[in-house]
Amino acid sequence: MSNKRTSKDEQLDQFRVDDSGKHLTTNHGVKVSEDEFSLKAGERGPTLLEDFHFREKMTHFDHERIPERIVHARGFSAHGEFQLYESLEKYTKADFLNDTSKTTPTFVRFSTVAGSKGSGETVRDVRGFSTKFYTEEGNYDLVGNNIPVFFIQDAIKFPDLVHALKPEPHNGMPQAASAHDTFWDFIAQNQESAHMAMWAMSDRAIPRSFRMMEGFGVHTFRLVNKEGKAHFVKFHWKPVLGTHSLVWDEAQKINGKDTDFHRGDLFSSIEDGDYPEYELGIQVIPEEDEFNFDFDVLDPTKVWPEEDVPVQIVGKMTLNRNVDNVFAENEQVAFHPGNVVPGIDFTNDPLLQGRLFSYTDTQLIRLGGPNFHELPINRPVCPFFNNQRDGYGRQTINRGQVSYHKNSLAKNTPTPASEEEGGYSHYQEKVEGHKVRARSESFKDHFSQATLFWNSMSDHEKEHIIQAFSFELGKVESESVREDIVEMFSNVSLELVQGFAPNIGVTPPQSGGSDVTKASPALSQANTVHKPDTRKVGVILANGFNDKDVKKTLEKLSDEGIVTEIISEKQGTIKGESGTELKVDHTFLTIDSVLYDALYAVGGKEEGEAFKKHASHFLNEAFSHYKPLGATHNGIEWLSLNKLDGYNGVVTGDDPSGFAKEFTQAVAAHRYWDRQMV
Ligand code: HDE
Repeated sequence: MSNKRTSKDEQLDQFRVDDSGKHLTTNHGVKVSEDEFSLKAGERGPTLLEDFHFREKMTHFDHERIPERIVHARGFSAHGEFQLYESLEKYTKADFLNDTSKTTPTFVRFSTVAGSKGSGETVRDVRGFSTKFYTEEGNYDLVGNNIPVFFIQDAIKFPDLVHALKPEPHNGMPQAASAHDTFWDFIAQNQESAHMAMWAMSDRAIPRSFRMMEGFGVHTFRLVNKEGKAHFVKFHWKPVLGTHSLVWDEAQKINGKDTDFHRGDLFSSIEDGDYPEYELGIQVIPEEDEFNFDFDVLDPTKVWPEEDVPVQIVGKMTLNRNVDNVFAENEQVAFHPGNVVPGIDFTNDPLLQGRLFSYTDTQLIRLGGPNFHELPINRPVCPFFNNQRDGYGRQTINRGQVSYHKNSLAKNTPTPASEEEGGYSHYQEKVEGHKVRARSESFKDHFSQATLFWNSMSDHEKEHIIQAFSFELGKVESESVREDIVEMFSNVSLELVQGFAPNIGVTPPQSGGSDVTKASPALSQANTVHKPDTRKVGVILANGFNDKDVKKTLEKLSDEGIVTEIISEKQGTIKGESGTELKVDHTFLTIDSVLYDALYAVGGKEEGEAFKKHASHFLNEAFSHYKPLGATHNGIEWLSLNKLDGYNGVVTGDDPSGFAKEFTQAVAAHRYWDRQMV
């Protein structure tokens, strides 16, 4: 990974300001002599209107907020770079997908969908995964999600979906949750959502980290090469660390213990140099094969099973710099699936078509006018010239007399570019038809792929889906909505509805179900990559710990890429039996087992009863979330006291090297789902 500065970095430098060590001034540059007392008529008198410093400071403060995004309000961003592995010339003429010698600066924003800007981050929800590629031919935005399908097939239904999902209007509840009547009423009344609802009830909706989730462009796009030949394409991001999830009980607790869990994880990984990496994959279908599948390639509620249409890995994105200012970058960034470059084009997916309208429209209200493309984070790295002028907040000073086309006074410039000169030309798809408000028959199979998803899950993933339906529908008050959902999902799988219906007081059907038997192993997270790298382990130590062994173990774990933090009773340092001092990162009060991937329990000679109680609570909770546990020295005793020994993923040992090796393997495994049955 190169640390060279990208063209976007250099551009942003012009806007970066460091105030430290400077005199305080007004926005007009006048030095301010006093910033604590407003100008008054007498020490105990009224404030004077002429106090320009007070007026400016207060007015600016009063106007500091902009509307939050109607969806995806809660998000966090980072800068990165994209490196192409091999030229995609045969599919597309997009320069950044042709030239492997180029590094393209990127900016990524991850988000939840339903919650407000300050809501918890580990809620059950879809995650947004938006990438802006600052290419030399203009900005290309891949505005995707971590789930490859969507709830609806036509954009006109989006306001209805979001109204049903958001807090109910009569009481403003619940925040950032789909577990309520209106959402499930919408699902039951809009059966095209069956497939996506399965994903939303699966572990995909509670990712462990933004660094450990996939990204999908969802829609079918087109790649167009120099010869004008087009291929249908779906875009994928594959996290190098694998795709991993939390468990539901843990996710809910994290929301209370650390509302910023996901952004904190992303931020500190980048600060620590553990740069998140995602490989870009494409699935390609030649235009002539458009009708050779048992689904419509334009239907956004369908995946292209990876076993049928393999994902070709074509490049890698590395996120290597945190934002300098969350408002200026994360809040002001404006994504738009319509931001494409020559060689990438749209299809007639009716969901995509509607998005092409919505994103500019929403920025106009959110960012206050048509000049949001001039905000530093949104500017392309290539120059831009046209006859658009004026509007709120205009920054460009366009010189000259002429701002219209065609003209003779400026020799008809700026001039449209021909295709050879890099001008964008739309793919000349032949289209004909009657003007109708209708949906194609080929979009009407709503259940086969929902069943495909169910069939592809491992046993523990199926159990999680049953529990998720039980939880969500358990929060639904309307009996008829619960019954409708059971009826709807009996089209997906009898095993599924028979699993959750009794938990929500509905009698499940005994017959019916689906006859789809196909599975797609790529859909199961059981088949993902497992690595110890960047996993966070809490190390429970007390004064008088065996420092020789612990030091060796911690070194070995660090060599494997594991991040350790010391947990004890009090802040400050703790001393080992041979005098080594270690800094305490957290106390039992300031941290919680749910914030770690695994725990390593050691203890020490000076541990008291309270210490043992806290340590036991941590271990029991981590165990109940199926996490790996390691124990040496006194820690071994705590395991047996709590009857936690002897299970898979519970590692003990006397020899630091042997223990570290075995514990690393356990940490890499992520969770021990066989405990689910205990
Ligand atoms: Fe969005 N979506 N969306 N969406 N979407 C927005 O644009 C919309 C859809 C996605 O981090 C909004 O700037 C419509 C699918 C992400 O800033 C808005 C429809 C996918 C983000 C909007 C969809 C997405 C948004 C709100 C149905 C996955 C966050 C704020 C046709 C492929 C971008 C904004 C960021 C944001 C409209 C469906 C992804 C209102 C009308 C499908 C990741 O314009």
